[in-house]
Amino acid sequence: MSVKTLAVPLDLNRILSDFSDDIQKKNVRFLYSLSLLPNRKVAFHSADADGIVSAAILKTLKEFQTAIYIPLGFQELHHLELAHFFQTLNWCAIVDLPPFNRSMMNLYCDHHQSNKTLYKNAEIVIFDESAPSAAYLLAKHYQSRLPDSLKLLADLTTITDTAGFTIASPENIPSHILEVTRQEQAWLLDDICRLPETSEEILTLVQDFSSIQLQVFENEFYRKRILGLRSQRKRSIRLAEEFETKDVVIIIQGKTKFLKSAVVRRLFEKGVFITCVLFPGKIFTGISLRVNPQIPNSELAHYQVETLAQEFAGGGHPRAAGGRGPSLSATLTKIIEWTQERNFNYRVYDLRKNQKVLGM
Ligand SMILES: [Mn+2]
Repeated sequence: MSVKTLAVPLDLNRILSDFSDDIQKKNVRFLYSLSLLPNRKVAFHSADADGIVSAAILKTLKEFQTAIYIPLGFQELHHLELAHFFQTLNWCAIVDLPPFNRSMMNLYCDHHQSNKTLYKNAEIVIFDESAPSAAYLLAKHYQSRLPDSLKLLADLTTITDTAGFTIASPENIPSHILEVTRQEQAWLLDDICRLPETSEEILTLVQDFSSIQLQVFENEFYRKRILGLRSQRKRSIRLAEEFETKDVVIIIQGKTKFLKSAVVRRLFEKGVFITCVLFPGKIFTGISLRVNPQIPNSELAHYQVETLAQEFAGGGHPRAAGGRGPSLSATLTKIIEWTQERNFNYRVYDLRKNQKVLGM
């Protein structure tokens, strides 16, 4: 069988060894198998509501209906060989991601400042770095061809993609999304887009949004999982409540999963400067670093977590960075050294040992 789209050969097994977590490995395998299909492809940002709604919008348009949709994120696009492989595929559209395609495609749509100066090789380029979301830009461009329900979802991404929540996460689910306020609707959208754990599940959600649109929120399968996520969020906030306020709080993940974003947000409210969440794996230790948004830019140099991430072959932004360390103990030693050099006090919470602190 000849595979026309495969321009660079890829040693998949060797690449898989770079991913420590089993779900990540499964995703890379799945994305690779999608890449081998002969149809043209649409790439979209896998990590949030904006990418997912953008993909659903394209899927309702006739010209993008038969494309193969490929959800991509930081993990895949920051892997050198994998990124190189993806560059050479036969793309017809890329949304909410950098314009990484080599050959000419039909559509590029994005709103990230960091992609502003990059060359965009597409017939239709919709780019506005001041736009709140990519889905917003797509809905505006294709407004006469989209159903109102998809326009509503696109409008909600202007809240989810800009941290524009003014209310806390609701605990219950309304029977119909149209019954509640725009803020509550945005939480529903944000939560449903956090449910998928695999690339396959992301594609199912894109398919559901484009075919049954708002009825997705009436579906029992999704409703149960949103409720589960909301109670997990509540437990995560309670967990953060039990942590002492130190300059740096280091959390080692155990078996019981918690919502990192909820724990981090609560710790910042309590006055923690830096959070560091460690994910111990068989070979590597995943590292996620965040700086309290209340620290002004003028003082940021002292807190810059990017410099710490760089010691672990990682990177990111001054306030949000990540990397991959060796063993847990070696990683932890290095992080504590960095903390002490800056005269921060710190506390390590090892959730592998103390599961009950989660209040489960
Ligand atoms: Mn976006």
